[in-house]
Amino acid sequence: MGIFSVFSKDKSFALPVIGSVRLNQLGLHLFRIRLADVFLTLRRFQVMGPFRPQEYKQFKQDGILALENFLPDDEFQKLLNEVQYTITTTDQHTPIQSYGEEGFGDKHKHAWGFDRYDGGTLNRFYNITAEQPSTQAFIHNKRLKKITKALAGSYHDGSKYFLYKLFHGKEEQNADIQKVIHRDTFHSAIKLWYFLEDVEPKHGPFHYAPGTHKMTRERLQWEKQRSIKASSENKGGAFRIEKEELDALSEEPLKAYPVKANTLVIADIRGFHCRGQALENQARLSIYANIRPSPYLPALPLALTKRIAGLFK
Ligand SMILES: O=C(O)CCC(=O)C(=O)O
Ligand SMILES: [Fe+2]
Repeated sequence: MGIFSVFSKDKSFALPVIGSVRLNQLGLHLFRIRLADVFLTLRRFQVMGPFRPQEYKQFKQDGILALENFLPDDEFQKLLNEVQYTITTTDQHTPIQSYGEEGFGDKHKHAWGFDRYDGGTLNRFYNITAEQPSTQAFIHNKRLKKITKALAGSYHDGSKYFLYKLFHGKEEQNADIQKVIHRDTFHSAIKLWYFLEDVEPKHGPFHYAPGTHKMTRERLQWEKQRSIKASSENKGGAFRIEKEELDALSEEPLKAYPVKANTLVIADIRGFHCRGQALENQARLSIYANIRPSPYLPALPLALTKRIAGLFK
């Protein structure tokens, strides 16, 4: 029912209630944003009490962190060897196909994970299994867990993580929608990429406009206008933005994050971001997670989250 979706992570303005022009003129979208922020504060307090990891202050200010030399060299090298072995054997078994899909593609499931296309760009996600001890050690790394728990305000386990190879296609023939500046969600949520190989400009680094996760008065005004427009056009809720419009809204410009191998990038994807333009056939290799807790629930213990998820299977 439409009214329940107001208190869910649903974001499409093609849906009833959430997509009502009248209600959004009256401020429904802004109400959802503000209420989600109240819940985030509550959840962070629930999982961390009054304590925050040292990285928190900068994240709160910028909405993004790039933590270099995340693992000691020897651990990093071991992990890299293990990941390369996993993906090489998988790719030999299921070679990367060069078909692309328009826009945001469907999941193509395999025993080892799944492929998904953004236009001509392939996102290949490989499951992390018990046969990958160094990767397991990474996703259970104490510092990583502490940071993600505090930033997302949620309890989560390793099931959110994948090995992730991104493979750029032919942009002119089939454009990648993630290369257009956008924000994913109206509520805070995090995505992280622990890069295992250097990311240079030709690899299409992650781009982010620092500070744009914050709901300033101008941003809220923009959100309101866009919610009304999207409702009248029955559009989706991952808003795109023109560069000029972003420059007017943001104190800091959109910035590229080319990084060295062994760097952990974590971003609040309510802030404006995109994937950089890249050369064809270039790849990025990372361990990735998309941690998007339900915006209007307290932090639920893992056992309960799993039980609820089981009910909907
Ligand atoms: O791959 C990237 O650099 C960012 C893509 C993106 O927009 C996203 O994952 O939300
Ligand atoms: Fe995105």
